[in-house]
Amino acid sequence: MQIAADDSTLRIDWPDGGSSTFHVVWLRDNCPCSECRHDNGQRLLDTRAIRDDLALVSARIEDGTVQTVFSDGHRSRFGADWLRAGWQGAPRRCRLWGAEIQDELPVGCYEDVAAGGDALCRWLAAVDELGFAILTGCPTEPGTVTRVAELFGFVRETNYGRLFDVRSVVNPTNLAYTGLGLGAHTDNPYREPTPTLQLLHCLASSAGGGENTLVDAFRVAADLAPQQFELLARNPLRFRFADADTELEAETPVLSLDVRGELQAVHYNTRSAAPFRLPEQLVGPYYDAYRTFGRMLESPDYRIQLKLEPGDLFIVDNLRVLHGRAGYSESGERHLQGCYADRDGLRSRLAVLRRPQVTQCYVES
Ligand code: NM2
Ligand code: OGA
Ligand code: ZN
Ligand code: ZN
Repeated sequence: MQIAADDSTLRIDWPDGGSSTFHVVWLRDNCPCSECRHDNGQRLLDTRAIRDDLALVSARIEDGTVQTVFSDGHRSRFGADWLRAGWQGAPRRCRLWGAEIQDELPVGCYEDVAAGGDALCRWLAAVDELGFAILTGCPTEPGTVTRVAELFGFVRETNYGRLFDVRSVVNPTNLAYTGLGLGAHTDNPYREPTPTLQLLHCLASSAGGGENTLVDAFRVAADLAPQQFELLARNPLRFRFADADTELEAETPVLSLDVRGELQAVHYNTRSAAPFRLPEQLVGPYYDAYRTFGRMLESPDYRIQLKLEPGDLFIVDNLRVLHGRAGYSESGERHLQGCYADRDGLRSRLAVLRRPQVTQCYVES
């Protein structure tokens, strides 16, 4: 390892060949000393307090640390490993899938997953990576769905309640509460922010039909022609839901991009899309793109099918994996319970479970 410094930059040539360059203000800003950072990891140093004319006075390597002195008199010590990689964090894994995943479904067993530890970690990792997972052998007691959400986070309460019963009722306020089939969709696109996770738990399924479908809409979007992708990404739609005491409306494109232009979220729900408001010349091309995407979402090449039995549950990333169901007959009973939860909470739980294990000590009594 070799270092070279001037007033404003530090350059490190790593033993394995690569090199990195650090700006003096960045180094000062990220000093890990106890004056600059609390024991709890939160920053004490306010970036605004760094002098505009700050310069690097000296830099040297000692015992795997890089020691720097700044013109404001401050001295810092950075772990070489941290400078090399640590501050970048591990990249998130996202594996796109199609119908082939039917042969290797991410399935957990309730008893194991509820015990926490490794089984919970693997189940949550599947949700993070694939955007869905299945849990079998859950109790068939009402309310179990929120207990599963509480294994990794908090229930997101909505106008539908803390949990909702999905079954056929008279005077349904939502088409989910009928025996009709539902094309692949994301839930609640009319909410801002849209719930990021949905869980559905089967309590009874003796009615004929009602099979569920899941589809990775990120995979489908990746296969769209670029012009159609652009149309769906650059033109917002409005989604709307109203009943006796609710009137929700949100504006979002079908394909939302992040600041780097990468696909970040999909909102698709034919039952709650409001009339399109588009520039006249885009109406035709937009409808073409919208219907192309919507038809691809139903293609057997992309989707998987599940027949939920009592005690089965699935969770989906509601901004990525769309769910649907076949219609079912009114004879026999079909009863699911659902709830929403937050994806950041799931990722937090997963990150904690993945922390390197410290040796456990047991005191013998
Ligand atoms: N339910 C099941 O988002 C939707 O309107 C789909 C949602 C009523 C909570 C159904
Ligand atoms: C829903 C839904 C699917 C089903 O409740 O949001 O899509 O299987 N239900 O009933
Ligand atoms: Zn410091
Ligand atoms: Zn739904």
